[in-house]
Amino acid sequence: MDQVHSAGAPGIANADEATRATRKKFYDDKLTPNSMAPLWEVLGNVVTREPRVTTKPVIWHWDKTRPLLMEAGALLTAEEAERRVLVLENPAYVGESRATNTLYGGIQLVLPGEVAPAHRHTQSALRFVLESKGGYTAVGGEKATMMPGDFVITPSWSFHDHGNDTDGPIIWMDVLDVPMLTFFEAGFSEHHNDKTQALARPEGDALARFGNTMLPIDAEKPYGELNSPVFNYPYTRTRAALLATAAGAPADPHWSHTMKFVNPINGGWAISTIASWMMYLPKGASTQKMRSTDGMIVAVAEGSGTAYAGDAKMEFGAKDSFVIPNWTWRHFTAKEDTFLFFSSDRGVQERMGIWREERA
Ligand code: 1HN
Repeated sequence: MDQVHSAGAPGIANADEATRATRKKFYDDKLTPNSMAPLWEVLGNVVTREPRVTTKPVIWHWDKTRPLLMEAGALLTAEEAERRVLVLENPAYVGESRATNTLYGGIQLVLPGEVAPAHRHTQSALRFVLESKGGYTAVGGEKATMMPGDFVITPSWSFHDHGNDTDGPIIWMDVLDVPMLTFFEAGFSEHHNDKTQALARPEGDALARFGNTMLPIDAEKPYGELNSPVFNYPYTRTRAALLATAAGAPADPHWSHTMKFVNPINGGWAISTIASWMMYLPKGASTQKMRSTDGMIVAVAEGSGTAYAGDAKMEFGAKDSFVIPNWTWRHFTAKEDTFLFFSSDRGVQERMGIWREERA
């Protein structure tokens, strides 16, 4: 029996009016005052045959986002704002700072000469750079220059500050696990005593140490077992890897050419709570339909095309952002050579043993 649209257990649906009234009186008089409730009235809501998805597909076009961000830039400084970000708010979660059910997304601006002051929190973050002439983020005592397409992580509880010593704006997409930590009621944060953190190592140190197909001989885990010690993944490397793999083997029907950002310590995702990967879709290519239990925030690094999510059809161009909801059939077509950045809660679901996917 299909329970998807009934709140109660199937067995209780046929009770007559008098019986239902007697039961209701029992709930109201005896259960509610004792902080109890009848499971059989809500079972169909609690355990559904398939995911009941709230998250909606939505796209934010760069030609609208960028001018609004620049307008915000004229209204307040990065320091006043602490972080000057336009939240990518899913229309299903107005006022909740959520792009998907579990992930926060935003577009951040740091203007020339500005600093976004150092702080840390137990929420993990990633940056995917959309526009930059060379601004930076400092994480755990090291600076990383951020160029378009670069992927930078700030693992849980690592101090981070951003700065821009170039003559152009720097703009990136932030994805954080904020809704997850809110759910767990496990969030902590603090400000650094100084506006910017002291640097302990030269730029490029982490990448040399951990991002070069080698690891230090004695285990070093600056952000623990579950977070990558490589905190910046330059797009020059990402792009070259995708193109080289595409030259070496045919496209996967569902994934085209897709590679994940990896934690070299354990082969897992780069961030403990946020999975990230990139898809290269050559000009004219399309993928077959698939769906998975993780909802996704996507940023377009390069190219243009169409993203299909259920009944939604989203025409995207370079630097646009969009959401693919959980358990919704998705596929992509590319008008030009296209590079898409994805992030989701897949790693969390995998470690819980509940992640599923289906391929058409
Ligand atoms: C945060 O710390 C940053 O460090 C960006 O750039 C966005 C959204 C919610 C909570 C903390 C950042 C954030 C954030």
